[in-house]
Amino acid sequence: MITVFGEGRGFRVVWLLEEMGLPYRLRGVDLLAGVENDPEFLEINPAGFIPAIRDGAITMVESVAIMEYLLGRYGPTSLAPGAHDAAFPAYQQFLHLGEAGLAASLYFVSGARNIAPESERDNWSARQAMDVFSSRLQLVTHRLRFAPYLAGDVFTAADISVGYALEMARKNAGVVLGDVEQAFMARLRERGGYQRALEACHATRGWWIS
Ligand SMILES: N[C@@H](CCC(=O)N[C@@H](CS)C(=O)NCC(=O)O)C(=O)O
Repeated sequence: MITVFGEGRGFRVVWLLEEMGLPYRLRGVDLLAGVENDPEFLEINPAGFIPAIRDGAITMVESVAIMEYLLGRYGPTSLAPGAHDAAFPAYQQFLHLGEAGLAASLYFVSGARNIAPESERDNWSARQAMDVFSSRLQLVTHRLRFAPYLAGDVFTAADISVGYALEMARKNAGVVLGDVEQAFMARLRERGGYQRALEACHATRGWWIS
């Protein structure tokens, strides 16, 4: 049984597990309560960030790397086009852009906006992070003008990676998504896998739906 530690970007992992029909257990990690009070989790990830997984003797962090692990170990699946598939380059690019180009920047925008003291909310780094996010988002918008999903005609894990970042943008950073992104998100939210993941991730559901 695979254990997923923590929501946040762990939503990506749970969503993928639901799409793949793999059994898992979600073990909450309360970052706000202080991860130093959770020694069991610190044994899994001494750096104290989420998500992490445990699969037998294997422990991993980094949501996109975890997704690649699950797809590789428990695939093959249409959620990850093979290296010789025409969809592979776009798949690979957007799978990583979802974190490296979008969510990683948004994380600092969200921190400044929701957690920082009032006087530091609109600081230079937060504005730079928002600019980086907005520039990378143009690639997503451009792609979705020509294809329903980021790798092309078929839903893949790249859509999970970017879809999570767009939910984060909307809810944590007050980004108003354009028509193309909104239509994309509507397609994703219709999926049984997305709905089951949201059902399992209570904290995420409370945050996104509020
Ligand atoms: N690139 C990492 C980012 C992980 C990350 O920043 N997680 C946040 C919550 S979603 C966290 O644990 N923040 C607390 C910290 O970094 O100490 C991933 O994709 O898993």
